[in-house]
Amino acid sequence: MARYLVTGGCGFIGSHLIERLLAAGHEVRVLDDLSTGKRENLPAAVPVTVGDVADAGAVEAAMAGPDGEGVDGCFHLAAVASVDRSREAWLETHHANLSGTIAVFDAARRAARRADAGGGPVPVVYASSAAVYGDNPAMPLTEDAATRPLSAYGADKLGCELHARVADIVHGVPTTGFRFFNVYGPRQDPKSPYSGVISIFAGRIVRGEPITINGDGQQVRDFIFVKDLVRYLTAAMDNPRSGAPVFNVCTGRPTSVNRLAEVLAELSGRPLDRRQGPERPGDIRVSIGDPSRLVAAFGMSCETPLEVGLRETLAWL
Ligand code: NAD
Ligand code: UD2
Repeated sequence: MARYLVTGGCGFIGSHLIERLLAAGHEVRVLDDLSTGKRENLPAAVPVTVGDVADAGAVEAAMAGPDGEGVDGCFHLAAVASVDRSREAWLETHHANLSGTIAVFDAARRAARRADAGGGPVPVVYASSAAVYGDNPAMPLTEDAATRPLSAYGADKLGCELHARVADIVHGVPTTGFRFFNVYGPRQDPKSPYSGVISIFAGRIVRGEPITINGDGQQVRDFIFVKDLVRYLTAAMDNPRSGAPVFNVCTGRPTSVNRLAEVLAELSGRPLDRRQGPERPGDIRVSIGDPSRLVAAFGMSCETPLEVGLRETLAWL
C-alpha cells in the first residue's frame, strides 16, 4: 500500500486515476481548486484540500499531509486543460499550468519519501500534452519530433517538460511526463464550453441540440479512452525512471471532427444537427501520435476501440 497526492484529482482524468489507485488498495489525497473539477467525482472518504497548485505553501502542506507523514509519490494533473481558455486568460492559465508544476517539483525535492519506501525526493508523474508539437506536420508524431506550440497552453506544457529536466538533473526528483493526445470518457464535463470535443458533441446530440463544427471539420485528432490512459500513470509511478522521460499517450489512429460527429449521432440514434462556425484561432490541423515508445516502455497499448469508448461515454451521460 502506498500513499499518493493527486493534484487536480477532482477533474476528469484525476477521478479515473484515483478510482484505479483505490482499487489497488492505495491511500490517496487531493489538492484541487475545484475550478473545473467536482468534489462528487470522488468517493467522500478521499481527503480533498481546496487550494491553488501555484501556491507553494498549499502544495507543501498537501504533500506533507495532516500528520506530516508525507507521500510516496505525486501525480500532478492540476491545470487549466483548455487551449481556448489559455488564449483568453494567458497569464492566469500560465500560473496554474507552469508555475503550478514548478511548485509541485519544488515541493517534491524538499519532501523526502518515507525511509521504508526508499527515502529520497518524491517521484512525480505529470501531464504534458500533444499540444507541445503545435503545427509540426510530421505525422505520426514521435517524441523526437520538433516542438512548435501554437498556444499558451502548449508553450506552458513544454515548459513543464523543461522544468522536469531541471527537477531530475539538478534536484534528483524522478519525473515521468506524458504527452496526452485527446482524452475522452465518462465524467468529462459535457456542459462546459472549455471541455473536450467528444463530451461537448455527445452532450448536445443526446439533448437534441445543434453542434458547432469549428472550420471545415477536416481537422484530425488521435482520441484516447481515459481508462487506457490511467494504466500508464500508475505503471510509471511503480517504476520511476531517471532522465525525465516523456511519452506520447496516443493510439496512432486518426479521426476527423466531422467523422466523430457522425459516429456519435449513429451510436446515440439521434439526428445530427451540424452548424459550421469559424475556425478556432491556433487550432491544430492534424494531431496523430506514434505510440511506439510508449508500447515498448510499458508493454501495453491504448486498445479500446473508439466506438467502444464512445458507447461507454454516451451511457454515462
Ligand atoms: P479537468 O479540467 O477535468 O481537470 C483538471 C483539474 O485541475 C480540475 O479538477 C481543476 O479543478 C484542477 N485545477 C485547475 N487549476 C488548478 C489550480 N490552479 N490549482 C489546483 N487545481 C486546479 O481536465 P483533465 O482533462 O482531467 O486534465 C487533467 C490534466 O491532463 C491536465 O494537466 C491537462 O492539461 C492534461 N491533458 C488533458 C488532455 C485532455 O484531452 N483532456 C489532453 C492533454 C493533457
Ligand atoms: C485537447 C485538450 C488539451 C490538449 C490537446 C492535446 C481538451 C479540452 N483539450 O485540445 O488539453 O492537451 O488536446 O493535443 O480536452 N471542436 C469543434 N467544435 C466544438 C469543440 C471543438 O469543432 O464544439 C474542434 C476544435 O476546433 C478542435 C477539435 O474539435 O479542432 C478538438 O478540440 P478540443 O478542444 O476537444 O481539443 P484540442 O485538440 O484543442
